[in-house]
Amino acid sequence: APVQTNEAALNGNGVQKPEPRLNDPDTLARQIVEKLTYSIGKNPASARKYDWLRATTLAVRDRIIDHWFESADRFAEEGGKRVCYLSMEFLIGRMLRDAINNLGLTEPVREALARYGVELDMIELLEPDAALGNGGLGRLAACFMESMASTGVPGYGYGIRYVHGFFRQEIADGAQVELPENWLVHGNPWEFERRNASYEIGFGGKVSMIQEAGRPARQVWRPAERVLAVAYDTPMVGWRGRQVNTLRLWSAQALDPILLDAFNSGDHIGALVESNKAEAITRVLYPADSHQAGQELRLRQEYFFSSASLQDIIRRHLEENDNLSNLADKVAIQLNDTHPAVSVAELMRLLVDVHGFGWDEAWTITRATFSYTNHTLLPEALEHWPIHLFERLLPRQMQIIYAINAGIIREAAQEHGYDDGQVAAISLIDEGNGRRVRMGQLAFVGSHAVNGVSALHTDLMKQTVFRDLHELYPDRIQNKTNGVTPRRWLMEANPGLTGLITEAIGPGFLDDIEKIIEIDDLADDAAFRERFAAIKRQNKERLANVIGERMATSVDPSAIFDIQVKRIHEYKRQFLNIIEAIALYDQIRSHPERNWTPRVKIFAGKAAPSYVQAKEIIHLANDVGRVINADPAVRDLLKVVFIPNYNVSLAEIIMPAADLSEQISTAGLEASGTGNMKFALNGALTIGTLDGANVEMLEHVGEDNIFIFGLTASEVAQRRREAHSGRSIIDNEPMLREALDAISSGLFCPDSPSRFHSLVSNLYNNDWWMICADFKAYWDTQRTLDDLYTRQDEWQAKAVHNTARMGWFSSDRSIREYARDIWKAGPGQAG
Ligand code: T68
Repeated sequence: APVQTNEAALNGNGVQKPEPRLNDPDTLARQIVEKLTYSIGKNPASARKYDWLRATTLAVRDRIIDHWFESADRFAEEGGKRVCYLSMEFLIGRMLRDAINNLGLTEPVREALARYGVELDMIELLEPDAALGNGGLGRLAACFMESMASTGVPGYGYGIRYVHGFFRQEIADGAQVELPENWLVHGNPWEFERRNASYEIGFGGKVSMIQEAGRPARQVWRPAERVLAVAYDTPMVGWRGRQVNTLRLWSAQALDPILLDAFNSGDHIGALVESNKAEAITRVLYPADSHQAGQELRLRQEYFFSSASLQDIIRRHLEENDNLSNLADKVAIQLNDTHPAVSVAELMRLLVDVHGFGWDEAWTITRATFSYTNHTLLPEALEHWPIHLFERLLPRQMQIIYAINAGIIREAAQEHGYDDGQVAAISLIDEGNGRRVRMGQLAFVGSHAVNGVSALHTDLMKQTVFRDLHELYPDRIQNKTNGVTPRRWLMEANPGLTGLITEAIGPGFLDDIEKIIEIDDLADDAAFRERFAAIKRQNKERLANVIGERMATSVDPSAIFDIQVKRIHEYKRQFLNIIEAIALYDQIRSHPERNWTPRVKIFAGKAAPSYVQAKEIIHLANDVGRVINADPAVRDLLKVVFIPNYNVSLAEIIMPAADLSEQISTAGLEASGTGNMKFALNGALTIGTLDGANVEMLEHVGEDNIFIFGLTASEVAQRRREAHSGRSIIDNEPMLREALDAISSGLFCPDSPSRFHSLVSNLYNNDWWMICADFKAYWDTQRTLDDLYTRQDEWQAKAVHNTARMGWFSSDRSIREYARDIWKAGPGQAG
């Protein structure tokens, strides 16, 4: 049966649509108190801060709903093509500030609350982050959701409603401790449970061929287990509230929450076994980025949300169309990495087994519908599932994968004369170490477009992971360089800078961020530079206060704020940064008479709980900070701080406060980076390698305004082929040697002197991440920056150029490119 549409719910049978909400402070104040009274059961006198947050959220939410229904009705009327963004992760952060900013309600809400003596800025801080992601990949999905709504693309996000998001990090005695995150404890006022949008998801069981009279034989899957996927919708508000899209997250529930037989026979615990097992699927986010989590539960999560999303897409399509043959004209499905790649097999199953399509037509529809984004080339991060596990959990999908594979191999052998070696390279099945399904290959062959996330990364994709498939399908890979939303990362995070730019060039850049280039000439205007610098100073003071409060460390806002915040990973080379800090510490102590430029090195980021080396790097940063910060010999010339629990909210404070942004990955390994863009947009200078989107940032900001050092991607590949090791470099580089000796001596960890021995010996033996190879170039570039910082005019001019020239790195631009080149959907597209 068709679901009730919004239209029918509101004005069917003569029921009037509610009056649209007014946005003046009087009305807002009245309605916030109404929510407080009738939805929360408090009066202004007894309300606590949290009640005010909830009441304000509910009053704002009413306004979003008006726009939400308008958007839904408009899409239904236009009958255009929809975009479904399937992602295992959406790293959204807080939603209130973003929503009221995009609705233009920031000042009226502030004023309304002030009437009751409540500060908007204070209650905003009480909202928990929606931390349903690990890092760049999840945050990109969140920026894309916001940009789809802002650029008028009818976008639907599909993902998982994890009960526990990304873990909370504490530092105890210098080491990372992981604590469970619990964002839903106080309820979630942004979401709407949709019991009518729920689907059965099967696992395990058997496949059998059935032959019914008058019909062709077909395969029927009889799963051994079934769970229910229930939808929760969150509105995603675009700039100026013009469009509100939907993020639909799935929650797992047992079909039979209580097994009555067991319950009635007195087994009250046993009666809950099913529901515990079902709910486990959406209980927690896997905290490993850039590393495959090989557990069965992870594969269950992937299939669970893929199948639920596809069933939902098909149901909506059939409500509006006669059949599924025109699916690809009406929906584009983007696979965010390979986590939803099983969707390729699942859509084939739904088309062939459930909706009666022939194989070839189903395959044409499938390929025309899907496209796939790759986010990494690291071999340890590429997903591949053991065949026996896949077969046991998803027997029909496994058969389908074999059939897809047979088709591809036939094509390669017959039409292109592939030999056995070439066939093995493109096969969906890795016959090497235990037979495995290669999810990247599956996503590739099941899509009409495959993209990388920066120009360099896309080139390397063609040369490495997908070299053979690229040869077979040379038109399939394209580039879509990442971007970040300027609403959250400039307007909301940096209202001071936004105000200054608005004063200088008017508000046009708010609607079209590329107009921010109009401040470029003001880099030569001393008065403008001074105001630009004063805002940076205020943002640094705000961060210094956070550091003072959370860590009882005082840092001087007039020092260079040199910041590296991101997931902790060997390839991102936080270790290189720490070694440079130790070498600098050494030099300051040996040459106290020199004119050192004061520096605060700031780190933040989480390590995957099972990633030993990454946790050692966190420990080292903390140990080094403890020693340096307490040493009177360095005075205020150098501080090293590690801020615990990096998340989106903390990033919003950090990005505007940086002088220097560290983007120092081993070249060829960071697919794009997006923190690099947030920093530069907020006027930080970048020290970085020619990696990921740094390469394109160099092209946009110009070589005078970015500080590039180190080996290139091809030089790194060359050295790795030559089995490069660090020993000879260390022997010839006293500063590096002394820094490593200091670590090995236990200077920073007298309680446990051998703590970092394996970190250091890896450098001597192999230097896989080119830390030794790049040390000298990094050190020299840092000293150039020290010197530049003493010439504030020059530094600030470069900072202005960075902000002015970063408009292209908006996720609005990324989304317009996807819409035009891949999805053929959204404004100005035929669809
Ligand atoms: C990041 N990848 C890339 N992965 O590392 C980064 N992985 O260069 C890029 O800018 C960003 O994606 C956006 O394209 C990730 O963040 C993960 O978080 C991840 C999570 C689970 C499994 C594997």
